[in-house]
Amino acid sequence: MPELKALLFDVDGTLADTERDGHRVAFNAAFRDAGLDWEWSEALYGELLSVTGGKERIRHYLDQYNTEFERPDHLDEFIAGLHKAKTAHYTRMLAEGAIPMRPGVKRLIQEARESGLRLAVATTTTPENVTALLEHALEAGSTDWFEVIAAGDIVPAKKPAPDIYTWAMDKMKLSPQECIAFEDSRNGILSSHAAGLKTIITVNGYTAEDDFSGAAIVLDSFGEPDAPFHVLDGDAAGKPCLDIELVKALHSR
Ligand code: XBP
Ligand code: MG
Repeated sequence: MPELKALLFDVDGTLADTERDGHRVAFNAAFRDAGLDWEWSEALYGELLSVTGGKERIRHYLDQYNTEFERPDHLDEFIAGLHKAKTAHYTRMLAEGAIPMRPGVKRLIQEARESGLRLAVATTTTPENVTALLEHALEAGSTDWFEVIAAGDIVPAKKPAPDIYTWAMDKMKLSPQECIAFEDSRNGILSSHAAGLKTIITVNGYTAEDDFSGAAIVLDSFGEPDAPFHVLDGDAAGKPCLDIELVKALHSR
């Protein structure tokens, strides 16, 4: 196995718990603004997460859960308008500090930078959302720590397709064997595995029951030295939390 050169991070659910109290709330606010009586509950949103991408998720909702809705003539534009309003709500919420990074994320990213590892993001969410999260929840200016931010509509086929990871590695001129991915969901690991990447999983409330077959390890969080992670599947070599030494060990196994 070649030496590990780069860490490729998913965003939603992996870096921060954004879905239930972030994206979902922003979708509902955009629906209200548009005079729609749609309300995505926590439970319904868990089902809607089977489809990645906000615009794709709204369409899926209309196709499967709200077939009675009288669709406007220009449905694509209508959905794009709702989604734009949703992004404005979501980025404002992040600027207000509504969503912190998950435990251990800042520590691991700092350690990766100190070890000279290259960093990138591979996500289906909108690019503005990534910047807003990094700048407000990681550190002002931290967007520049990431060599590539592969996000949103940059590739037409979103996760579970491998395209977003492949796009990021092409930009970095790296092979999958030189990288490792961090994911939180079934669609995420399907995407990273299809791109040929070893993958470390941290689950969250919506994804704890997902099938993570083939993951390098499945954790409940990256953990901190004084607040250890729980290992759900795999071997953490006795470590209390995910550090670069463990990431490198998992990569070389
Ligand atoms: C993230 C998503 C995104 C967000 C919403 O999945 O599915 O759709 O929920 O983002 P992953 P947008 O973590 O696997 O990348 O509304 O900006 O699309
Ligand atoms: Mg995710």
